[in-house]
Amino acid sequence: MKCKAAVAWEPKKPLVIEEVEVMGPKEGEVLLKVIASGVCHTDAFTLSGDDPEGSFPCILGHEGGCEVVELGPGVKNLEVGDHVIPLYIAECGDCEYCNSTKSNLCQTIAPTIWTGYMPDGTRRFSQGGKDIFHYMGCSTFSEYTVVPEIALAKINKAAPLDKACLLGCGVTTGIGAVLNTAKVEAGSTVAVFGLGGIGLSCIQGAVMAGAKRIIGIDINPDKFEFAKQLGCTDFVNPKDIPEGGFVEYMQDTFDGGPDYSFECIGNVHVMRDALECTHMGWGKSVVIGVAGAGQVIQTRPFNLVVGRTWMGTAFGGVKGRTELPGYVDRYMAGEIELDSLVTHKMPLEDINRAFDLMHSGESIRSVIEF
Ligand code: NAD
Ligand code: AHE
Ligand code: ZN
Ligand code: ZN
Repeated sequence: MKCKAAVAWEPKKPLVIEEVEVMGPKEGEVLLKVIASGVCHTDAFTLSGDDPEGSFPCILGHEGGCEVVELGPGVKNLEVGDHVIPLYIAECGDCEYCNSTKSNLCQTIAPTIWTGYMPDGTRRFSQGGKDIFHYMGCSTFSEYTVVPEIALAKINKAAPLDKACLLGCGVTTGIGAVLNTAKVEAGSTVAVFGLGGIGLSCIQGAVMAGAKRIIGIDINPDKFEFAKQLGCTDFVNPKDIPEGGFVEYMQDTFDGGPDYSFECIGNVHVMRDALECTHMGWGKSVVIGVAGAGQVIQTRPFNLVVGRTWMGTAFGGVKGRTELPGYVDRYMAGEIELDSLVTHKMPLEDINRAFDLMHSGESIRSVIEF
């Protein structure tokens, strides 16, 4: 079939709305109509050219709310008309990772997902005979996309897909980082670095965990109001603190430093501050932001010797097929906030505006409506 898609022909260039060919689903695959898709900073990261796994031309987008339109042979657990969220971390239910409670990083189709192919090593998108790469196994900046069944979470059909799509990445990642990865306890002090879609969702997670103090840190003070509405108690703009004094400021102001910190930016220098400002003896710092090829994190080993832990998370440690439907139900029950995070909506034709709004700091999440 033919459909409209936003094609990233090369890094650093605006997406171009094109008519592309989408092949039907093969064994174990599902053709989806994309109803809505959030725009995450990781889409911008890959488009920037800094992502070592970025392949071009590709169709970006990985925060989708979709409807099943056609089943490939062998698809067992989905029906036409089902509502699904594509997963960039599949859940085959049968690999070493799926069989472990310690990780959500199913590896069955990961090598193809992360390099822009379908599990059989081919692609479903093309234009004029030239193949186009998939992205994170999702490619939701297209009217139609093809995703393996093991990378689809079937969700409550009553959930509005223009909001529930945010659970395909940002909101689940932030909440999961707090509850699954760090396992924040009630009464803790939590610092969240970067108050975009991910950071604000860490704040939601910290509230759920019963954190006593939640410190929002951002260089854009416009983000503080959103954070406050979600339960943030204290605010720090690093620009207000003298150069080199951030860690000391945090430890002096917050009783020795936060018990937990979350880096939701993708800045390796901030990752270091986020670790080093935590409380000696037990501070835990979680890396969520992704950083470009060649960038590394560093700290004096002493900062770990004295009891701090540095950890990271992908999709908040959430196993998509078994756990994500529950997140959607919790949204429907009013326990997870999504609506106010959708600050902008636009048709696919205006998708480049979503990237502009993200870079200028005006949006939390833009949602593309098809
Ligand atoms: P975003 O652009 O919406 O938000 C980033 C925020 O960081 C903005 O509010 C910005 O003002 C702030 N910021 C930038 N530089 C800063 C600095 N030096 N100090 C303090 N604040 C600063 O981004 P997002 O969509 O929330 O994504 C955040 C990061 O998380 C990105 O790196 C993204 O790629 C990554 N991410 C990772 C996962 C995962 O599974 N690990 C999932 C989703 C997103
Ligand atoms: N390609 C990047 C890594 C990107 C990355 O870490 N992605 C996260 C999801 S970000 C969603 O917005 C992830 O889940 N990674 C798991 C994995 O197996 O890659 C790079 O740096 O190479
Ligand atoms: Zn994302
Ligand atoms: Zn698996």
